[in-house]
Amino acid sequence: MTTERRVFSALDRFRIELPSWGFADTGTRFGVFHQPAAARTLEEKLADAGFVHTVTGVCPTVALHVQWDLPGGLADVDRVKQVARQAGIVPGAINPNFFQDQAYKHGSFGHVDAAVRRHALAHGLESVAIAAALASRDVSCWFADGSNYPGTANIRERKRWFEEGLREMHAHLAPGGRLLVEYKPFEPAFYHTDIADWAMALLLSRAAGPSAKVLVDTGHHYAAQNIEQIVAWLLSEQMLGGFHFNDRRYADDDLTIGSIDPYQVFRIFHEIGFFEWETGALADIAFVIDQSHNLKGKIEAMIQTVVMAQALNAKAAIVDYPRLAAAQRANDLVSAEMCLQDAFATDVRPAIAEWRRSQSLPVDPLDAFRESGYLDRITKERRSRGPTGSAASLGSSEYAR
Ligand code: RM4
Ligand code: MN
Ligand code: MN
Repeated sequence: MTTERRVFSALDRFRIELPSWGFADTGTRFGVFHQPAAARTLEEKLADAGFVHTVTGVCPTVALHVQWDLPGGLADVDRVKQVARQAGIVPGAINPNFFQDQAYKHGSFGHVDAAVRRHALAHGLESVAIAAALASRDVSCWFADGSNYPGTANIRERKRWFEEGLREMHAHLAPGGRLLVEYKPFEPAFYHTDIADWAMALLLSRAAGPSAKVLVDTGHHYAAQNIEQIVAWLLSEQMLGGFHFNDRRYADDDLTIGSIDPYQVFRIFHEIGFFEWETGALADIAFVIDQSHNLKGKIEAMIQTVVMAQALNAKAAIVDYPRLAAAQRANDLVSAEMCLQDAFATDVRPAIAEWRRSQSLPVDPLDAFRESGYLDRITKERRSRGPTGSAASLGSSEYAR
């Protein structure tokens, strides 16, 4: 296959989900700076997401956070369907919120008080029901549970409570539904986090049931961690459910993907492509963006992200696998490494532009956005509402307000 054909077939398959919360005002724990064009309502968030899909053509679904997007729970489902239809998108992963209720001060599924655990489980089950009603496949769980000081929590007991809670959620999944378990090493807890790494998420997923898989948020690792190795292991265990994509320099920074280390993202995509080539199986993985842009324009940054993700995915798709496999077998280190470096150095932009043309999409989605007048229009409309509190969403480390 020619390079262009391989890029085309990679792009034909590649879809990436937008986060509703990426269009709302966010900040850090030190403060929130408002953008006049930031979305505040569900209508605005989904309209902005719909616009990103219009100019990129690869973002048909939007991840929803139950507490922020469906504050009325199941009762909001019909409205969400209608707003999504209007915006030209489809609801994606359903994200329960196990961290903002006052009840969760000392945990949710891992709380010592059975009443709080039941409260969290009820929310988890409602989220599962919402996913079923919206025909969303994935319920994506991230827990803030943990402790700040040594000796203050019974780590093994909490692990058991997590197994119980997740098993119960799994038991209520709709046919074909999946439970994704996200991990994070620290923050908001600073001593121990109940689901701190991929192995903990893997064991809990296994305990929950066969449709529970691990969700890898690229920002949720210690700085030197080899994320692509985790990806390769989860693939070989058939336990990789999806990604939350973002970049980081220090911690969970939620920066635009590829802004700091594009080679890292390329290596992740490479492990997926290599797995598919070697096994002949398609990896069934949800690619979701989990970014909040505090300083960049939100829609602009989201388009930049999608374009970057497509490019890195396309570069990974042109790795010469037969040559790579032969070089690995021969311990030909330089040739093997060059397979990756050659692909990474290849300028795939012309092929991507061709692909966009073939799909009747704007060749440059960022230009298309800037020339569309969309930002001016929403800025005028939304500014006229005057400043209010920020929309229901969080900054990268803003867990309380
Ligand atoms: C967490 C994690 C979750 C996201 C929350 C807001 O750090 O990444 O996926 O929903 O932030
Ligand atoms: Mn995440
Ligand atoms: Mn995060």
